Formats: sequence, structure tokens, C-alpha cells
Amino acid sequence: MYIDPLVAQKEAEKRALDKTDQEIIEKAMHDGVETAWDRLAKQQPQCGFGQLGICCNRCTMGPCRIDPFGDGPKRGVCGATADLIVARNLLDDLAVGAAAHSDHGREVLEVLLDTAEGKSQGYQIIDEEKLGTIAAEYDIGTEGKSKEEIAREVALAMLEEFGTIKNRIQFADRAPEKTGEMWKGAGITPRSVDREIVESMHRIHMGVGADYANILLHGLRTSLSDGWGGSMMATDASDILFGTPTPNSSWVNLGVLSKDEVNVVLHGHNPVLSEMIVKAANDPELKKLAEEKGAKGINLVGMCCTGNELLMRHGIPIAGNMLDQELAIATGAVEVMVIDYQCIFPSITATASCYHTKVVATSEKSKVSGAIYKEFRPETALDSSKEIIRMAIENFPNRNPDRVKIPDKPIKMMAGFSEEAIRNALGGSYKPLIDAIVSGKIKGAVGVVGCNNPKIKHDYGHVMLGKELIKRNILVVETGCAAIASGKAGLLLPEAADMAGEGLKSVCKALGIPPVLHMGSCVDCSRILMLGANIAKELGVGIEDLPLGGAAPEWYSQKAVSIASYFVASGVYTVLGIPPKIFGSPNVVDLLTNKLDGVVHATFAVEPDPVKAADLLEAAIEKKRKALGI
Ligand code: SF4
Ligand code: MSK
Repeated sequence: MYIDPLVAQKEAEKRALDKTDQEIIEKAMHDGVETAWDRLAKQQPQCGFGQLGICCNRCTMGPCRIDPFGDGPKRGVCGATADLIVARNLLDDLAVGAAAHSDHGREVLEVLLDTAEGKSQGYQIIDEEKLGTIAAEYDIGTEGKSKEEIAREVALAMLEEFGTIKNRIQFADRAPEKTGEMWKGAGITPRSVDREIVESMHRIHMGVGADYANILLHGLRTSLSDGWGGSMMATDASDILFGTPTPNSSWVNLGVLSKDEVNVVLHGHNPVLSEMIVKAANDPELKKLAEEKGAKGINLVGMCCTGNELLMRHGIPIAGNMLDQELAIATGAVEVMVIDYQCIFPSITATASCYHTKVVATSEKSKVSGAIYKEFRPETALDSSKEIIRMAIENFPNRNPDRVKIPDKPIKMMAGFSEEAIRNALGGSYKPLIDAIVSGKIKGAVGVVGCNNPKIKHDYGHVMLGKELIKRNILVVETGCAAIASGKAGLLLPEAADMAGEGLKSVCKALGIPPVLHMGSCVDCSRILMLGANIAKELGVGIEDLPLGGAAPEWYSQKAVSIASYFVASGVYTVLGIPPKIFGSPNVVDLLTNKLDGVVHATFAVEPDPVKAADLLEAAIEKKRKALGI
């Protein structure tokens, strides 16, 4: 289909902030490839009832919807009000997000257990120090035991957290005492990962929870079982198996794809298979085969959070975030896209069918029609990884050079700022950072996290908010697609300190770090929790007392609902850039944006404009500073 180049260019500029993304959006339009932006346009106008959260399809007496303005129905067939319908829908979303993170955590733990028992292929126990720390938390003796024996006991203890009957998740004890007491007072101490999620499902069944506030309170408890449970275990088990990240440098944007090498994109969230693919790509025989097929080598690049995991630990370049998945394929240069799960467009195989790209699905939970299925199993992980790399190499001659366009300017970036790495860089204690906060050189810190959403210009929310915050001497820590957006915009470089206010700039220059720190994947929001917890403990206060904030400027996912909720439940004021589907209930809005302050000393806010969002975050930080007397 012919599209006027000027029209395509203008449309691409509207859709994305990054020039390399714009270039490929234009190419996709000229190639006639449908993307999320096109599909969003075709969905207009989107359902107003849905946007307000006041439709319910929970049982067969429905579907029901509430009329928020006129004389239409104010109750569903069962009698549910707008408050209840909104609260139940929100808890449903939150529980889905918590389940996704936590199930990912469980799978990493199963690989850890298999590795400890000698049943996996190619994996090792890498971070013995972290293993020892967790063993101590669980009171597991290490004297005279091999690392595998310790890892076995640790993996079993952590796996038990999913259904524990001891009524508390061990890692919640990592929170400062004061924060733990706050949870106890509110009745939201998480009891076990699966229990909170299952109970959410129970509570939203017709005829169970009918008090919107009670439902939302359980939402906070469920989110805590994710942040301080499932996600934290995903992070720690991955660190034990693959190493705790340390600062490194790498490259980002679609320009990391190679013109003359076999390109393999690793997309999704769980690093267990892609870690093996990294090993397989170094196999001399496969490298030789790639040369025989006319390629100069094998180029592995990441996408979304699997990409973040590989970037954090190995400095593997990252091609982009959520809205880049179709664009990577539209470069015409991807031989294989390997997917595990979460945030993968169901239409990804339709996109791939426009080019020579093969999509390889690897999880039994995440099969996709049209994809080649290579099931991941720990005991055959290395063999399967080699097969996938071989498939990519065999596909290289099918690439049509006439349909290839790769942007030529990848951007340099720094990543690898785990909580441990930040603490070590400061000399083993947070005292230098605390001093900088007390002196006012740094006003506070904000965790900017979450996804992309075609409803907002790609990366605009993340980048503008990040720039605005650092200008105001607020340190920014990031995960997920937010961190990748900042990488593309050059904010993850020490030189970006020049864009920061004088105080933050001087601290970054002294330490040689960027003013925006990449702390990992979505589950690694747990690293942000640990950063807050350890600073609070050094100061002898709760997380809720610290000058911290959270933001999700471009979120789309139910996982982001859970993350934002465990930030707030941990006492961190959090601003959402995309309005959640709650505005059909003024009571729910009031509870979440106002009354929660009396429960967890933090609330949600909704503000799509990044400058106004920065104003809100700065004001919240100033308020906490004042209460601390600094
Ligand atoms: Fe309608 Fe109530 Fe059934 Fe929801 S649970 S669909 S509001 S009858
Ligand atoms: S990948 S959950 S779009 S951050 Fe973690 Fe990005 Fe959001 Fe998926």
C-alpha cells in the first residue's frame, strides 16, 4: 500500500520520541505492516464504561454496566454498585499482575532446585555470597555443606513461601521494623504468595466481598506478597544462579541489530532459557556454521525484561522496550525472536510472517499460534538453546537485503545497578547518600518504572519525567521499559549528569555514575524496595518516612498495578501517567488518592503531564523531608 513519505514521517514523529524508532515505524508503514498504533486507532472510540471501570462481566447474570451520569442503572443484576464493581475489577487486575511476577519467581526457583540436585544442564550456583545471606535469613546452617546442598535447602525454603502456612513471608522481614508494624496495624502483612492471590480471586466472586474498601485493602496485601515475595524471590534466585549485577556498559536501540551477523532477539521476562542461549551462542561449532552461511557472527540482543536481565548481568545490548517488539521484526534483519512470556503481542507471529523472521516460543504457558515451539526444560536447556541458535543461523540466508533497514546509531548506556552494587559503590554503607540527602544536594529519589502504551508517545512519559526530576536534584532509579526508554535518550550515561541540578550533578560526577540508574527488570522493582529498606534501616526509620516517590508514566500491564500498589503499601507516594480504570467510583478514587495516607502514609496520584507529575513528586518529597527535619 502506498503511503506518502511525508505523511508517514509525520505520523512516526507523533508515535515515538526516539529517532531510530521513528525510522522503523515509517518503514513498517511503507511495508504495510500493522503495529499496535494502527490497532489502537482501529479501536477508537474505546468503551467509556470500560475506561471508567464500571462494567462487570463476572457472572452470567451480567454483563452489567452502571450509568454514572443519567437515570440508567446504578446497580448490576446482583446489586453491585459502581464502587464495588470498580474495586473488584482493580483487585482482579492486581492479582493477575502479582500472579505473573510470582509464577516467574517460582520457575526460577525450580531451576535453582534442579541445579542444586544436579538435574539441570549448563546452570551453576554463581553468587555464593547471596546464597549464604539467604540461608542465614532462613536459619539454614551452612557449616560443612557444599554450595549445592545449601542451595537445595534455600530453594525448598523459598518455594515453600508460595503456600506457606506460617502466616508470614520471610522476606517481608527485610522491611524496617516500623514499616512492618505499619502493615500489622493495617492488617496487610502478606501471609503467603499463592494464598493472597487465590484469596483475591475468591473475594471478587459474586456474593463474597461487597465492601470496596475491604477489597482494596486486600489488594495492598496481595501486592506486598508480590513485591516482598514472588518478585523478590525471582530477583534473588536469578542472582544466585546467574550472578548479582554490577555496573557495566552496553548499547541500546534498534541500531544494535547487525547488518552482517545472525540476529537473535530474546524477548519476554524469565532469563532462565536466555542465559543458556548466551552460552550456546559462544559455541565454536555454531560460530563456524554461521560463517559458513555467510554471516560474520551471531548477534544476541535483548528486548523488554528478558533483555534487561541479560543487559544487567552480561552487558548484552538491548534493542528496545515493549513497543519495539514489532519494530525489531520490521527492520527485516531478525532471524529468530525467542519468546518466553509476558508482554509479547499475540500478533507477533503475524508481524514475523511479513518477513523471514521465525518466532520460537519456549514456555508451555505461553504458546503462540504460528510460532515454532521448543519447550524449555532445565535438564535439556543447553541442547535446546543450541538448536534455537542453529535454527537462526539456517534462517540467515533467507534474509532479503532489499527489505532490511537498520538504524545506524545505537546509544551507549550503563546498567547493572543492583542494590548491592549501589551500596558497594558508596563504600558498603548508605551514609554518603544519606549525607547528600540531608545536606539537600540530593532531595530524594524516585523509582520510575513500567511499560510503554501506544496511548502515549513512545518513551515520552519516561524520558520527560526523568529529565524533569534530575533537574530538580532528585535521583532516579528505574526498571523495565522505563529504563530502556532512558537508555535510548542517553540518560543512563555519566555525562547525563550535566542535565541534572547542581547538587545531584556533583554527586554523580564524584561517583562517575549516571543520574538515572538502571536497576533491572520488572521483578527487580524488588531491588528498589531493598534500596529503600536498607536506607531506612540505617536511619532507624520506616520506608514511609523517606523522601521517596514512584512513577509509572506509560504503564499498560496488570503487573504495573501490582508494582504501584506495593510501592504505595510500602509507604511510597506513586504517580501514574495513564489513568487506571477507577474513575467511575468517586469513593474508590478518594480512598486511593487521599484516605490511604492515613493507612500507609502514601497515596496514588494520576497525572499524565510529566512536568506536573514531577511537581507532585517533588512536593511529596519536600513534605517527607520536612517531617524528617531536613
Ligand atoms: Fe452483573 Fe453482579 Fe454478575 Fe457483575 S457479578 S456481571 S454486576 S450480576
Ligand atoms: S516488559 S510489564 S511492558 S515494563 Fe517488563 Fe515492559 Fe511493562 Fe512488560
